[in-house]
Amino acid sequence: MADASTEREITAALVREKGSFELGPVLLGPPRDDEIVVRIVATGLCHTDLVVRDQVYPVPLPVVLGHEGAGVVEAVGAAVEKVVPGDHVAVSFLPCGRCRPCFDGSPASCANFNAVNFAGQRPDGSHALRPADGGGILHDRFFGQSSFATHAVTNERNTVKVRPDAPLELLGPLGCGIQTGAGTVLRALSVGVGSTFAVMGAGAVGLSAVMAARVAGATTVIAVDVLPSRLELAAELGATHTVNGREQDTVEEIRRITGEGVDYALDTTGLPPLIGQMVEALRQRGTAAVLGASAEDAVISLPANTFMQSCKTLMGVVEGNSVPDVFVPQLLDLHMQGRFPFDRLVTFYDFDQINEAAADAEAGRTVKPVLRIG
Ligand code: CXF
Ligand code: ZN
Repeated sequence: MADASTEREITAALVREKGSFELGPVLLGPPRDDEIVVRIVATGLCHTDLVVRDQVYPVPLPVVLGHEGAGVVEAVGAAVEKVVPGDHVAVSFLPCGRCRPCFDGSPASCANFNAVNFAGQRPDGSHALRPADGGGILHDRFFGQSSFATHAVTNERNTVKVRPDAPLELLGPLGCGIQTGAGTVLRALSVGVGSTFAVMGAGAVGLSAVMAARVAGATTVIAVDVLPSRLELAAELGATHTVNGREQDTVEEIRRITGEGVDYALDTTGLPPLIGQMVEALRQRGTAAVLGASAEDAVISLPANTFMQSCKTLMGVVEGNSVPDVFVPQLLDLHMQGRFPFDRLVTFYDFDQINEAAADAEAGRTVKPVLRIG
């Protein structure tokens, strides 16, 4: 095992210019007292990595992205008590730990989420990574991990210990996309037995929501997408009905299926017209959640009086309102019991196929790419 107490060379996927990843050597520094060095076994690729790669969501370049890492603890800082070297971990978003929502036990609603996860540096301006030639700045700390790399420095707050008998290379997406969909259903909306539920978008987040709705006992689960392959997969994973938004009128179809609209709905697309359709398709007193990243200037507008008199609720949800140390092991237990088959979403790629993985995800050829790294 390499000595993690001194700076050493690792391999990472860098975004030097917007639009593509490039594998190369970088220097990884030692962990601070509250940090952990994780040997990354595999990392999921999430839509958020791509919007940052393309600078739609700007993080300064050059940067190492990746925020669905899974691996083995290699070294821990002096104050770390949660894990020891050799433990298997999944890495999630990083809460600040000091704001009101964090104190209230809602770290996913952290008031400093963007400053902590998208700044490309630690709060004090320092970095765990440096360019291989030692000169200039390499932005890192993406979601407190930057896990498109053979090794990542994580923090005790975003590192989740997972059961050692689980297939580690599969687990990274639990830390973002999968907990986002499942958590919104099970934790934010609290979808219940016998309820009706619709999801706009059947990508990794939406399909995780479908599986979670089945776990929750919803008896009508409607998946809306424009890709027939995704609608077929949704039906296999528990959707009782599918709607092709390109060929059918979504609101009309949901009303036809349910009679009076759905109890619960969530939107993964971030597209205001679809969010409007989702709210319209709710029944009286229904509840909907928005959780997909939208364009910077996107605005949701609703017919105000109708919204008020229908007594509906529309909520914003980040990361499924998850407390990862609690929720990720719960989802994993469900998976190990065969009740949450999120492996059905995953296609594995080698680390050096990262650009191909991204292209396949964008074209809808894969649902959740996972890069095998070590
Ligand atoms: C993100 C989406 C944009 C807001 C923060 C959380 N989810 C993760 O990919
Ligand atoms: Zn993500």
